[in-house]
Amino acid sequence: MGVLNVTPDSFSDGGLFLDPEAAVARGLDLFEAGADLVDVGGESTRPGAPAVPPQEERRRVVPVIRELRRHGAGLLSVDTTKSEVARAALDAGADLVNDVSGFRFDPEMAGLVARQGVPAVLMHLRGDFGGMHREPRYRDVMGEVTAELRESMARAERAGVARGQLILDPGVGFAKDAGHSLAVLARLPELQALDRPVLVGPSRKSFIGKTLDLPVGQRLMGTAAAVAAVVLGGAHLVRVHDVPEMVQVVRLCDAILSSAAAPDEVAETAGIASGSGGD
Ligand code: PMM
Repeated sequence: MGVLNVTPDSFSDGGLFLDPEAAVARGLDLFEAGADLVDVGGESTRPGAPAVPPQEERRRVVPVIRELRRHGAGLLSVDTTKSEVARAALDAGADLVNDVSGFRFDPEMAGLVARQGVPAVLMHLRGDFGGMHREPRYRDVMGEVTAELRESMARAERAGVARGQLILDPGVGFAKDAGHSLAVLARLPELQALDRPVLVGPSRKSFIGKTLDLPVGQRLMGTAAAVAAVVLGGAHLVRVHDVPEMVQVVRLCDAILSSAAAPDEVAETAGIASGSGGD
């Protein structure tokens, strides 16, 4: 999943794609580089970002989604917590909804997803955008994330969403400090207990910066390590800014995972010559 933030203030790419033409060109580039889907967002979730009214968020994302759809782009998701924005994005051609609040912020969101029958990402987040970065506390971070995602799934199902529509995301960096985010990555396989596809979004985030002491522009290798860890830990989707590089990471991890099941077959399909020259 490639990230396309149509915002002035996202933490790593804010302002780069606020112009609709630049955003559409970026979206097409992400597909060209190997993204299977592109996530279009119009509101930054970074600490201290101002709330964006729904009409402004719609104004940012809808023309970009419509235009990408007109160009025959691949799957498009809309990154929003507001049902009004999600509805307009789906009307404009989006295929799925990515709600970082796990259907908690807008009581209409679950019903909309149920009626439209589209897939939806439920992400784990505690509190609201304003408060979530203040001293998050957990006794057992992965146990609590798993339990709270289970509650989000139950909320969705009560509103008529089929379990098969849901994709789960532990919410790296959302109401989690660096230690919590690292623990979530380490214990990702535990999410398989919920029996749904898993999405993880570690790209360029501050847990990488804190661990490696690097600014946001120098987190490519840290992102690659995190992407490798989560794919090997069972993630089905990764949400990333650096698509060409991460496609390589994901393909290699997939080859490693498949080789455990059928080593010779994988080598053949990947065109890997038999014998080892040690290179
Ligand atoms: N992270 C951000 C925004 N949306 N959605 C999901 N499902 N998972 C994430 O981890 C996630 C998200 C924040 O990153 P950005 O500001 O670079 O888009």
